[in-house]
Amino acid sequence: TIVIPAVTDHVISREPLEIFSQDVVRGLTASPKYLESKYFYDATGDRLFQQIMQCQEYYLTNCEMEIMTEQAADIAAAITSRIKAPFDLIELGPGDATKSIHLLEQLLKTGTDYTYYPIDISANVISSLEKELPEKLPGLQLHGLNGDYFDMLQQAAALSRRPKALLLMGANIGNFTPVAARKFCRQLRSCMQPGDLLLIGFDLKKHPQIILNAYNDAAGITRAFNMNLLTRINRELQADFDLDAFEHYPVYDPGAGSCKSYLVSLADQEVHIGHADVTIQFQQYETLYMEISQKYSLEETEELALQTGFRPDGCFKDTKGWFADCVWKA
Ligand code: AVJ
Repeated sequence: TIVIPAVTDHVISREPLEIFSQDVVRGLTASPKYLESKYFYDATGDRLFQQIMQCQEYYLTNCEMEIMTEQAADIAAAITSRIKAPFDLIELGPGDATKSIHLLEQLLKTGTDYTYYPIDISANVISSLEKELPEKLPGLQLHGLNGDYFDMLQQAAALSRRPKALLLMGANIGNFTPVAARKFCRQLRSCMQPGDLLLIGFDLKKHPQIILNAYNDAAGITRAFNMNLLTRINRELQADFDLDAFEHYPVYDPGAGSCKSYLVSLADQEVHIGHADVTIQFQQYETLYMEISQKYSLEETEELALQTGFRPDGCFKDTKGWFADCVWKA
């Protein structure tokens, strides 16, 4: 791994607890109250998200896995026909790379000269990939980058002047509101050269009940995933959230395409955050907004591309038509 200190490193990595505390207090003192879903992913949150991906109701993972296994050759060809090897394949938030590995393998099989740069904020993710991927894919050229997406994209640009294909899979773009997604895509575009590619995953609009069920599984895993952030705040910030006094309440607005998860306070109550020495009042039925998972139509994905400086250039869908990995050209 090359660990390059980011410009903001002295803020982000010296006192991550302070940043967490400030973000939590900012959200809980806002009106309406909110927490940032990026904080779901502590060790327990990572494990719960793995379990969500196994849930029968959570169709997203299976759909995208089908795309990556069944259409790996077409996706590889889409890349190699649009950019010239040798190139850099940069994945933002690779997880365990179980989906992208099919593309990596296909590119190796066809003798394509490329270097794989997984970028993740979690040092754990990067070190596991560096350990496991070369065993699974002999001959893979791999360069892990541990840090913020945009800081690491700058580093990747500094390391090589090769053309780039970026991967943003797993519908991670869904955790942005449409406005924030535009800002994020413009920022991505500013890190790319004309002709570079982005392969970006979107969860598509479908029957509203199917979407709602994916965020309200019968086994209660998604409920536990949301509640775990309160547990994390209790533990790391010495707070006293009473989990039984909150109810997990996801809603899906089929007009807006937004699935939002709330925790609803079941009583008038106070929560003390020891670390910040702040007391938060909740009224009965007051909402705490936890997460957005935005759904798109294919037309909306194309609009997003055009609004942010990309040219939409084809899509790979699963057989149900529930998920799309789209090719955008910078
Ligand atoms: C990781 C953002 C794709 O929004 O579907 C799953 C996270 N939250 N269940 C999503 C999540 C609740 C997931 N993404």
